[in-house]
Amino acid sequence: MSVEICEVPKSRKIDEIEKWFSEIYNKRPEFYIRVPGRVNLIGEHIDYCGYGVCPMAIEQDIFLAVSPENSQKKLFLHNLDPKFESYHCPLINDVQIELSGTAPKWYQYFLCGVKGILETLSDKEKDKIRGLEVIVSGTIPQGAGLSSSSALVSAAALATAHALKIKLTKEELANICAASERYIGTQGGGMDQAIAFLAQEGCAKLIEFEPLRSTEVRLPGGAVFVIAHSLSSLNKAATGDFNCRVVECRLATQIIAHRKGLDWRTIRRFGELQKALGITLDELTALTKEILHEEAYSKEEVIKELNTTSTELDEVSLTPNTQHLQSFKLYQRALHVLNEARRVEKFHKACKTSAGGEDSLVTLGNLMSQSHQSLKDLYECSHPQLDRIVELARGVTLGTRLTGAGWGGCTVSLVPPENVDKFVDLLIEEFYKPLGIKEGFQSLVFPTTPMEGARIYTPK
Ligand code: NG1
Ligand code: MG
Repeated sequence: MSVEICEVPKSRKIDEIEKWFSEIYNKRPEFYIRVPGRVNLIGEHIDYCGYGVCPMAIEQDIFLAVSPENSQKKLFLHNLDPKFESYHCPLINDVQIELSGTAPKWYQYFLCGVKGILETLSDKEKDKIRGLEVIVSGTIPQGAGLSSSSALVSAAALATAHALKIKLTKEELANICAASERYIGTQGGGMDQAIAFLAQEGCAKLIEFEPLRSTEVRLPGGAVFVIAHSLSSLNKAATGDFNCRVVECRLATQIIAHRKGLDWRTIRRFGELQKALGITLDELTALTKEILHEEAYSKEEVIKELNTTSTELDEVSLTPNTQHLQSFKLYQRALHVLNEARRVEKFHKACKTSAGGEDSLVTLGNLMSQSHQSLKDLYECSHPQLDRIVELARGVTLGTRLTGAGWGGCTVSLVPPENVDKFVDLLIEEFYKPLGIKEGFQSLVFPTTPMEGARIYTPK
């Protein structure tokens, strides 16, 4: 199925964007693109290991106003947030994404999406390419684990595909965007781009990979998901932390594969290893505990285990920003991934079998709490401010965990409806005010419901 094309809804936000568009480009936009952010309910740091995850789209979004531009064959980008500089570049065969080694520029995420679509064109089709004039506006907090980056990449790809009249299904778009966001330097797994396109109003989704597919997850009634910002944020592309975890999972997988007589060079994810060995998740967990040791592995030891050289290891398994690492915690990372994959299965099952009963809500909450504990202790991607929210949430929520990549960003809590106000007030008084925040609490802690995925809006 391709992305739905709808009539432009009446809203003040759209009037405002249209006004800016006329002022800047001296014409009216030809179409609009909306791509939502997401909150991941459970299944953290396992998409890039090939395991299923359970996110839902949120109300906050990236919104584009777009018009094709034929005279200069250029891409013009203007962001309504004044802290983001305007940008333009030629749009001929390809676009260049030159990373400087520090945090990427905002428009480089846009370029990832454009590049992903241009790469689908054969040489013969390249003369289809036209320029684009774009206004970008966004309400997803950045670096907060709510997927502002993938919403921007996905919106850019959808705008480019629509302007160039390239027909793609939602799944194809999601796969293209997952691959092209890696041009920014992080080795993400594809959950964010998948939910951006495949989200459905009113339900979360079980997203599974290879092949990419999604299943509705109806959440039991009688519970509300509340997002809370920890006031710490991280640009994943600016540090090596995220890729370090991806690589630790890869090395753990490859060492087990090698010990089991498989070609480690061709196996990169736990999901692939499990398939190749033809065993269950529990059996793979037992095998992991048997083969890996708890002390961190030195690079030398990994090289020895795999019977390889430093050069080959760098090429096959590491990324440019992880080649300098000398120590890898393989046992802990692996156990998090395999246990978290089990928790996703249990979460999905509890949603399927629940008739809205309280028991299943307790189960879901417990799974979320366990997920946080594991991200904190085994995966070491939490942050003291995230842990503080989790601490405060105990007793008022059924379960609270960090959501998204971590190291800062947001938490998501499962809250009984009668406790929502109490929880919000508690965080305002005990968390935000002591940190010096005096206003704007509604954008820091808020309930959320599952929203629809990406849409194209065209005027009648
Ligand atoms: P966020 O939290 O949006 O940076 C990242 C990855 C996901 C997934 C989560 C952790 C990208 C684009 N996204 O998301 O694929 O691995 O971390 O579960 O890299
Ligand atoms: Mg992101």
